[in-house]
Amino acid sequence: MPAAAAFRDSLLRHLTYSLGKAPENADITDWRIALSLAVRDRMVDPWFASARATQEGGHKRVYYLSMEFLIGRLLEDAVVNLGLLDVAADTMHELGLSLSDVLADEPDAALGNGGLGRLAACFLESLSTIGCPAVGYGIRYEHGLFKQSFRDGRQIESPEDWLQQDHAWEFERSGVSFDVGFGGDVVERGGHCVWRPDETVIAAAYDTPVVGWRGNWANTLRLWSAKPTTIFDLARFNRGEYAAAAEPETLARTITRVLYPDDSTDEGKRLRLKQEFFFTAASLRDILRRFGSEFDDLKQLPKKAAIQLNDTHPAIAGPELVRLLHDERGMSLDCAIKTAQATLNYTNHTLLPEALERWSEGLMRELLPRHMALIERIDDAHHQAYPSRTVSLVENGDVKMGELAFVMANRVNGVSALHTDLMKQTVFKDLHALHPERIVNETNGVTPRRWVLSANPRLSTLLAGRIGLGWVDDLQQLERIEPMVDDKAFRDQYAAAKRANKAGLSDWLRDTQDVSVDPDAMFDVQIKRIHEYKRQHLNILEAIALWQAIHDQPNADWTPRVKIFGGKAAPGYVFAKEIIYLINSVAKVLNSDPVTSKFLKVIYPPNYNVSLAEQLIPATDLSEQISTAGKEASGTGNMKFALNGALTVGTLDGANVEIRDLVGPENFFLFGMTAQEVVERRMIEDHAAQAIGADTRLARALDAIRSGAFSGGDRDTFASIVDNLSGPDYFLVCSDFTDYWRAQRDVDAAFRDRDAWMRMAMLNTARSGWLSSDRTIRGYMADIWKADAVHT
Ligand code: GPU
Repeated sequence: MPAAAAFRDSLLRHLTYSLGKAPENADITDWRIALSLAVRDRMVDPWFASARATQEGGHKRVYYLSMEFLIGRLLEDAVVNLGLLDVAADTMHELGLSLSDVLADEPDAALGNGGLGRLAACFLESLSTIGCPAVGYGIRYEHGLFKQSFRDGRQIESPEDWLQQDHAWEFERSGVSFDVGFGGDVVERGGHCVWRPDETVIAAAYDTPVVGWRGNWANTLRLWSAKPTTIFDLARFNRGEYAAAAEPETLARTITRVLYPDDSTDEGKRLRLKQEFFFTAASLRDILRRFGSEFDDLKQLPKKAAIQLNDTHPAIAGPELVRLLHDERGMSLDCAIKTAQATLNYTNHTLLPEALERWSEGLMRELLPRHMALIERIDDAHHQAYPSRTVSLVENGDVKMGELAFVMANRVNGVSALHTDLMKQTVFKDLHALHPERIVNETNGVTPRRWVLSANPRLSTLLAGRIGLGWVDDLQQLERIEPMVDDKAFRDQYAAAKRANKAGLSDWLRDTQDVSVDPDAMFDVQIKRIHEYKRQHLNILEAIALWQAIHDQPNADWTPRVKIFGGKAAPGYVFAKEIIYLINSVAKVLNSDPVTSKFLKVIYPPNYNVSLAEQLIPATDLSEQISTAGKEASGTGNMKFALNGALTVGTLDGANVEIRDLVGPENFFLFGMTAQEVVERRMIEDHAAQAIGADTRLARALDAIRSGAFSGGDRDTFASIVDNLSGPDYFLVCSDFTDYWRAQRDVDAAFRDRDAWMRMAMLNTARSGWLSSDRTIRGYMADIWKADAVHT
């Protein structure tokens, strides 16, 4: 049978025999699931082959432990990597459906908040593309990140329900489960400690294969779901106490019920600690089981397993691995600590103090009594080996998880050059002095398969015509288009691809957001979680000042701009929610202003997620990366934009620094204070007042907000924002405003020379190949994991 016919046959079989649907009764979701199953079938052989090659060769495996995997939709990734795009499109067409409609029917799996979770997803795909044996371990949240809507401009949250429809990608592994305990006490038996938990839940495994480019290799994403050890209380049920009878089940399942919606803030919630221990403990048991099935001597664990802790969320892995090795397998405490240290590594993703996890000793002792005792032993051992007055794992009654992760790690890494330097100078200064070899840098990256090839088919086709497809897994090859930037025909084609992406976005905005925008206007985009340090309020202040300037000179030759915002605020983050309300309120006034709206519009589509990012980024001219210097650990959206030919207006923060070095300072709009200047500026007590006094545009923009221009005349509505900005202004919005305005006017001027702009955009694409997550993963493999790619 020809390949296309075989694929169609497989799809129809799945529709009929897996879903039990007749073609005439199938809706788009049925077709989508049948297609996913047919595609999934093609992943299984490479998946098995990868597992066999790893086992037979006795190769080292990488274990990536992460509370979040922001995977988004999976069907297109799988289709593209397996080389099935044309076959799938033709098949769907023959069946009277469009592949793009079917792809769009897939729920966007949001098992993560933002950059940290998306990074984990890009890493899994790169690990498979490279052929590095790996397992991603996380939580199978029943509900991912909440859905965002706006009511009268304010954020409303509602539960997300990605599992409502069948999740076609996973295999439930009923044979793989572990008991995970909480609470109870510790007793001594025969000279060693035994933890006797008083609560136990079952961690049940669900596997999703993750296939790499060209389908040569597939790794596993193993997510744990919590199940009760007893289904229900029959005695109570028989007494008619139905709700009470179901209680054990409800309590157990609560652990994996929902993703905590806080990005870069530590809420210190008891259930969160249970989630962290739950998935970490199950993963470690699974890792030791797999090791034990292949090798005998546990001291060899570091040779065969490298465990990466994605931030401190799984940092309890330190004491838990020591407990498993020492208490349960009889290794000496000293050896257990050393073995764990040689196996574990820790990635830090933020220096923000409010995000550094601390758990109270009381809570730890209650939920994890043996671990608390082991943390004290680890602390003592560290003190013995490295006498220091300043380093301690417990402080003011809290266990500091960053310090614990550091002490238990072989390598500790930051996620951009600047961030890694700041780690050494600030949060981990003392530990760095004791362990000067431990901290390394691994600048983040993004997968080009999703973020260029799939998200931007027009650009990809253009690149393929000129340099083939080698860039897809060797992104440095984008350099080969650099000599073509002065080729007029190529530049026009590049410009046409961008224009078509913008036209597509304009249509979508018209259809879904009820606004009309000119595709020739500059598309200026800021998409990320809403946070004061990311400074969406700096962006909206500039919009207000621009609106006022246009009013002053309505006949001047303004460069038309569409400012697009996207992002969610943590439900408990009141100030971030005020910023959302301000943006929406400003949008309402500006978009209906007959004088200015042809030059300036503000649009904020709700419920920003991975799929919306895939749509917005290829249609962007200007990427807003405007965090207060020193606060954004890396950023990864910034990389996606640069690759897709958006120019950046940005500060010297996180990976912006490296992006600017790569693309060249003349192709990047820099503004603002450096991290060092930020620290100095904060020492000036009235820095905000000084900045406002020195810039009438800034003063006028703040006055407009204060006087009620965006709140129907009410002066109180946005008082919290104005008071903050004119008072403490910790994130230095006012102090950076003047230079931001200057940079934005430079952007305006540059955009008017379309040819020169496109040249700069093309240079951004040509020079951004280093930003591939394949490069990042190769760095981890060489510097941290000492793991090799395996070829099947
Ligand atoms: N980040 Br901590 C998150 O997305 N969530 C978190 O809880 C923490 C960090 C981000 C950083 O803010 C961002 O700068 C970085 O690019 C990303 O992690 C991946 O390293």
